[in-house]
Amino acid sequence: MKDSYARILKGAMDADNFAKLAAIHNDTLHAFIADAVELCQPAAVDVCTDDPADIAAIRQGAIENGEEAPLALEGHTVHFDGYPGDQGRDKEVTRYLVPAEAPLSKNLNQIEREKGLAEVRGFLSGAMKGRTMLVRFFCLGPTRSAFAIPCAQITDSHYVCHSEDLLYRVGYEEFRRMGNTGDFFRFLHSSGKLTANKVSAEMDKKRIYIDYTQEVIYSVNTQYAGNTVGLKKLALRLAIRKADREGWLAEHMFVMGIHGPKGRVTYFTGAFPSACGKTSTAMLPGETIVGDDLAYFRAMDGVARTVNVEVGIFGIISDVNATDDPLIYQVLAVPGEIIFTNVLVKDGKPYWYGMGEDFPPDGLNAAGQWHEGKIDQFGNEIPPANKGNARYTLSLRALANLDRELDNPLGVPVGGIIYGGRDSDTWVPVQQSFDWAHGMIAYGASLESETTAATLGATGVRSFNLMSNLDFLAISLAKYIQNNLDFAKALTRAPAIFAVNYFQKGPDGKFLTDRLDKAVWVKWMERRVHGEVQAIKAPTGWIPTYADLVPLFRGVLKKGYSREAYVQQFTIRIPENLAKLDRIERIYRQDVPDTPPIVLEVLAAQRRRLEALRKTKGDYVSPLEL
Ligand code: SPV
Ligand code: MN
Repeated sequence: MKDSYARILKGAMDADNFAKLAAIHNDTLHAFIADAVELCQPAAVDVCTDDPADIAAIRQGAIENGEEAPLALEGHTVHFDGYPGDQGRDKEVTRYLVPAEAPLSKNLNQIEREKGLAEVRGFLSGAMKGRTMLVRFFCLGPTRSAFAIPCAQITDSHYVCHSEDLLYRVGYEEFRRMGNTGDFFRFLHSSGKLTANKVSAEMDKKRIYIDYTQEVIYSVNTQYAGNTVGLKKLALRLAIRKADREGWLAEHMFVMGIHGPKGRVTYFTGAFPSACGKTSTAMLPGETIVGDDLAYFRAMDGVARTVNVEVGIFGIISDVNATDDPLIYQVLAVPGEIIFTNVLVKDGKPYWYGMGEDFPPDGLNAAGQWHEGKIDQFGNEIPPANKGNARYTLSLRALANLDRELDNPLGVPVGGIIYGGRDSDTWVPVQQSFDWAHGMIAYGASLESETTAATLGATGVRSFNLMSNLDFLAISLAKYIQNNLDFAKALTRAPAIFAVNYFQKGPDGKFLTDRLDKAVWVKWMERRVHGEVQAIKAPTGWIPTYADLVPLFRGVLKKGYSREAYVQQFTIRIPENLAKLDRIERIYRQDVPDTPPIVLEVLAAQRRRLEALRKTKGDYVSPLEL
């Protein structure tokens, strides 16, 4: 270790902790920690290795310092984030630090680097006085793999670390192997001043600033995991830039094994904006989960291969119940290491919306002691739990349906890619694109969803979210789309691309499909990849035949499937599809400089197909008439 760093680090921690840092031979790492120590001025520094004893101490620390409280079931804890100001990802104060001479594309939230650094470092200055600084090492993707990205996290939050222990692979040994070479990501977080309830107090000073020139991210005055757990959505932004430089893809996608006939497993990835059924799909009974949130893709010997960046789930708990999400519910109902966040707690039991039980009349929640009708400081009634963004954090290793390829350093081959939105009136429940470019553009780059509570701001508004990755783009939209289009060039056989929509409604406003019907759609997609089911050519893509769906409904869900249901669900709604094209084309024409011309061409071709069909068959065309 260089003398200048050794002097600072030795002075800030005991000999044991110093030895753990000295055993990693990396100047950039030492410089990062020394700088953080000088800036944040912690009372002590704890360096954690991959040793289970170090990890257990973190778990214990979160309870001792009050960031988590034990619940009745063994291993369960609850954590609260500040109410109402810290209940979701905060896009407003998440900014890229850009060098004055090289601004980013104008739709990215950015601030001049020197100015932003001064601001966020100002808030971090002395932020850990009287507290322990935790230094952690993790790895994005499997260790000893071409996909792997080592990460160093510094934080004063045991909750953040505990979450990371559940969500990521340990990385201390990876750092030791790496030595002084190689790229890695760095995250510096402080919860800032805390209230008596141990939640961040100074919401006006919340900042999440991304210094991509150094691959360092600063986060302060927040605890919500989407803003603080460096390896999750903060790292995704750096990964998108790294993937852009190196020719791979960093996606906001689940990875799952869909089980076909005769023991065949076909791997699928899926991009769904928050609260659109992503985790529910990855956790479907009968299938196996590799991951539910983040995937890296690489072309290897002509094959698209993918890994789960994570090893845990930070999932939305609302509407998780024994009927709709049996596998998740089962795990949540038994002892095991789980952090519940922003639920209501009464007598050591967590309650959430849509769990299938009534809320008790009082209890503890993110706003403190709660009772029915309680009003917050702004005069608004406080809900018992966060409606759309109360969550659970657990390790995938606790799941019986975990896929055995989770840690394969080569990842899994991708058979299909699914794009799913929350759309009441436009898309059919499942369809397959005509080819890679059509799927990437008419499905992925046209993805829309009604907004939900996973981000702060209004809910229920239809918003554009290409590949469900819009919030994390750290390069221009045009470049990102081009990278997705180009990815297939290195493949001998590109994965099939599908679109799903679980939220289609009929004229009476009721959902047209049941929550578990997705179990059938995935089986259909798996068979399509292998050419084992037919499809009908609609203007928007290939749709299933009635004859193929009937046995799938019977086999998978043990239920009948009427011709009327099929016709209702798979009727092509031409006016709504055209209106969607209007919205999407407007975005690409007006808001995206340098849109690749093929984007508008593919959308125009889809419009022509829809209009041609309308001329002969009218506005709403039954699949039986195609
Ligand atoms: C999402 O909102 O997409 C999540 C949760 O996966 S967060 O950590 O907030 O990003
Ligand atoms: Mn996500």
